[in-house]
This record gives sequence, C-alpha cells and structure tokens, in this order.
Amino acid sequence: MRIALIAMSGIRACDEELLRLGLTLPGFVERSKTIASLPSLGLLTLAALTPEKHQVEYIEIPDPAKEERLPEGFDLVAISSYSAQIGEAYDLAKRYRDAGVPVVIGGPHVTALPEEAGRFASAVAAGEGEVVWEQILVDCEQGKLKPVYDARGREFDLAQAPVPRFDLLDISKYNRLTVQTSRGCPHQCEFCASSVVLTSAYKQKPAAKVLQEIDKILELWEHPFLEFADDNSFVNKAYWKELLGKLGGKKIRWFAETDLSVSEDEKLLSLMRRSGCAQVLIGLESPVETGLRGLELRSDWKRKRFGRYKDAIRTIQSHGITVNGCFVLGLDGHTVEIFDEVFEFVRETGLYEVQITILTAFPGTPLYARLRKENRLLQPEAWEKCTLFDVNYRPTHMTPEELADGFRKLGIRLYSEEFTNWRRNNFKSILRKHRAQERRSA
Ligand code: B12
Repeated sequence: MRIALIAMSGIRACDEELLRLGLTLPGFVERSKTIASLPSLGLLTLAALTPEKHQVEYIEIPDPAKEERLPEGFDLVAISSYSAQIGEAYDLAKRYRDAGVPVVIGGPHVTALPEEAGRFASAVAAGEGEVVWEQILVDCEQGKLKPVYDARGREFDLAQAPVPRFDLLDISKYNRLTVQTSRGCPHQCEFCASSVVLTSAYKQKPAAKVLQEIDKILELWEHPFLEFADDNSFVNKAYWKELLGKLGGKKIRWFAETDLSVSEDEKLLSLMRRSGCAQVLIGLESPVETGLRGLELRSDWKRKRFGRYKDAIRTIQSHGITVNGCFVLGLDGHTVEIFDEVFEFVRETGLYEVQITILTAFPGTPLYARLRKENRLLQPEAWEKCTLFDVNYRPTHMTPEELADGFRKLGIRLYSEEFTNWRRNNFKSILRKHRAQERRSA
C-alpha cells in the first residue's frame, strides 16, 4: 500500500489581538518559530512499525483549508492531530474519505473522544498507536477497516519501541528534533493533556534504545538540537545519570521538560550541562501559593515545594542551564493581581525564558470533567480554543475578559525587547559570577 502519514503542524490561537501582538513581540516570535518546526514523533514512530512492503510518505499540512488540491494516490491516509486543530483534521479526513480513500485518525484528542472522530474518518485509533498500527494495516489491506481500534488500557512496552523514521524528514526544515524517553508523569496534574492521557503508568524507554535513536539522528544531522518530548523527564535520576554519561561526547544540544526536583541533584545538573543541556522547561504554574492547592490529583507536590522555587531556579541557572518557567494563568483563586505577580517573580528570579498560558480544559482531562460539572465552560465543545492562549471558562476570581486582557498585557511586558534582553543579560552575568567563584575555589 501507499500510505500518507499526515501531521497537522500549525500553531494556533483564536484571540486575534493576541495574534497581532505575538507577531511583533520578539520573545514571543522567537519561541513560536522554535516550537512551530517540530515533526510528529507519533507518525514517525508508526512509520517505523510499517512493514517494508508498504510505501510511507510523511506530510505536514499546517492549514488544510489553504490546500485546494490534496496530495493524491494513497491507499491509506493516517492523520494525527491535537485538540486545537481537530476541526481542520476532521475536514481533511472527510475530504479523503469522500474521495474514497480510507482514513484513520489518532492522537490524544481522538483518544478522549473516539465517537466524535468516528463521524469523520473511516477508522479511529484511541490510545498508543504502536499497539494497533499493524492490525490497522492488515485490515486496510483486506478492505476491512474497523471503526475503532482501541489501545486504551493496553500498555505499549517502550522496550519494544522502534527507532522513529527520522530519515523521512527533510531535516533542513527543522531547528530541532524530538526524542521520547518516557511516557506519563507521577504528578498527574488536573489539567495535563500530555501523554498521561494515553497511558496510566509512568514508563521509560531503555537508555540503550534512546541512544540508538540519537545515533540515528546524528547520521542525518551532525550537531543536532534535541527536545526530549517527555511529560516529565528527570523522574528517575539514576536512569538519566547513566544516559547523560553516554551523551557527553556526541556534540548535541538539548532541551527537556521537568519538575523542580532536578535542582536538588548537583551531580545530575553537572552531567546535564556537560552533555549539552541548553534549557529545562519547568511547570512552576503559579508565582503565588494560591492555585497550587489541589493542582495535582495525588499530592500537593508543587505547593509543598513552593518555598523552594526561587532558590531552585538560581541553582539550575548557575549551572549554565537556562530555565523556561511556565505559568498557568487563571488557576482557581488567581485574582487580577496574578499578572503583576508573575512579572515580579520573573524579574526577581531572572528566569531566562518564560512561558505564560491560560488554564485550558482539554477533553479527557480531570479539569475538563470538573469545569463541565461546575458549569464553568463557556463553549464546552469549542476545541479550537484548546490552544493554551484562549479563555474558554469562567475563572473563580476574575471575569473571562479580565483574564484575556491581563494575559495580553502581561505578554507585552514579558516579551518586550527590553525585558527579554534584560533576562538574557542577567543570565549571562549570573553565569560569569558563578564561573569566577568556581575558579577561585578550585
Ligand atoms: C512536539 C509537540 C508539538 C509539535 C509537534 C506536533 C505534532 N504534529 O506532533 C508542534 C510544535 C507542531 C505542536 C503544536 C501544538 N501543540 Co504541542 N506538543 C508537543 C509536545 C512537546 C510533544 C508531543 C509528542 O511528540 N509526543 C510524543 C508522541 C509519540 O505522542 P503522540 O503525538 O500523542 O502520538 C501517539 C498517540 O497519540 C498515537 N497517535 C497519534 N497520532 C496518531 C495517528 C494515528 C493514525 C494512530 C494510529 C495513532 C496516533 O500514537 C502515538 C504513539 O503512541 C507535547 C507536550 C509533551 N510533553 O508531550 C505538546 C502538546 C501535544 N501540544 C499541545 C498543544 C496545545 C499544541 C498547540 C495547540 C499549541 C498552539 N497553540 O498552537 C499546537 C497544536 C497542533 C495541532 N496539530 O493541533 C498540547 C496538546 C493537548 C491536546 N490534547 O490537544 C500538549 C500535550 C502540550 C500541553 N501543554 O498540554 N506541539
């Protein structure tokens, strides 16, 4: 069969004023450019599980409405999408299905709402694609696609993970590539819509497999920049110490998403720096304790560490690793003061990078269920608003308009050229001081 693997690859926000602003703010533009150019690791993984007798093609479509003519000649079209672009993904699926081409669609949104997706595609894959992909291919070849392939509750063993088909990409289009070392996260935050929606366990790929993937990338790209696409990378510190020890000589630079515990392990931080870590992204979520209570389903992990936030950022950055601190605005209890509070926190800690997002109820998350029950969702099925930048619920202590307006104004302050440069220079001067201190004590 000739198979098209289609990724919806756009970056989305509905708030037009925010979009206009985003186009002029240097910090914002830089980050959008970086994250916009990432391929679909899910589809490259499925490509690697496709028997050689089939022909696979990896295609990215940022905006299907702009594609008058779609790529043709396929026996199967497989589409991957997140919530924000799911409407566009459904339109695309329908166009192929109406043209008589079998279409299967998957991803976390479809995992949460397989019945909705079934209205547009020939088949729906819920859960981890690795579990059902080969069956989908067999059934499609025989013209017997089933409406639903349900992998939920059937955990994929990451020890069996294939090396994603990075060779299908035109590498020159990307400024980084993703490698996944784990799925799930022990914290189980109420709002999280990452791979925790696909798997109930925290599971890791054997370090040797991860190294194999990196070596594959190195064959295609001499000095790559990698993004570890984990929900929370450094949960198992011993695993990472082993892995990082082997990354050292490979001349890569990398980025990972983690919790704050990484700051408590100096040996790990040194290894991270030496192996090319450029930045860690940490979900600090709130610069004030309000909002952190009950954020995770199992424990108040972040609230209990709140008092250590500032020191932890200093410790990490003094190792030459920049911190991208993430804040969720509009958590329960946040008032209109929150915008100044975020700004002050960033100024005080000298965070190199900062990411602000709006509390977003993605389908399938405990947050979605709670806000729906509390009748606080403005448009319960407006999935296009699941961008992390649009307000689609009633916050507890401000109006939706106050949240949207405060968010925009905070964005202007945080991403202005002046403040962005100040954050960058501040990091460099902290680092210089730290290095001088190290030399003196050596
Ligand atoms: C890399 C990344 C991107 C990249 C690449 C996206 C892509 N095309 O894959 C880019 C930069 C383009 C991107 C864009 C956006 N992203 Co993003 N991104 C990520 C990130 C960091 C890693 C995702 C990843 O690689 N996972 C690993 C792969 C293996 O998992 P997977 O894609 O889910 O695929 C598995 C299954 O879902 C399934 N599967 C998936 N597709 C298919 C298709 C078929 C046919 C089958 C059978 C199976 C199947 O099988 C795969 C293997 O098990 C996550 C955060 C994180 N740490 O996880 C956020 C994340 C996925 N992004 C998110 C968001 C909100 C966005 C944007 C809306 C941001 C914006 N405002 O524009 C856009 C939306 C784009 C869209 N298509 O709708 C949310 C999505 C939540 C949701 N449920 O919708 C996440 C979880 C972050 C968060 N904070 O909540 N993102």
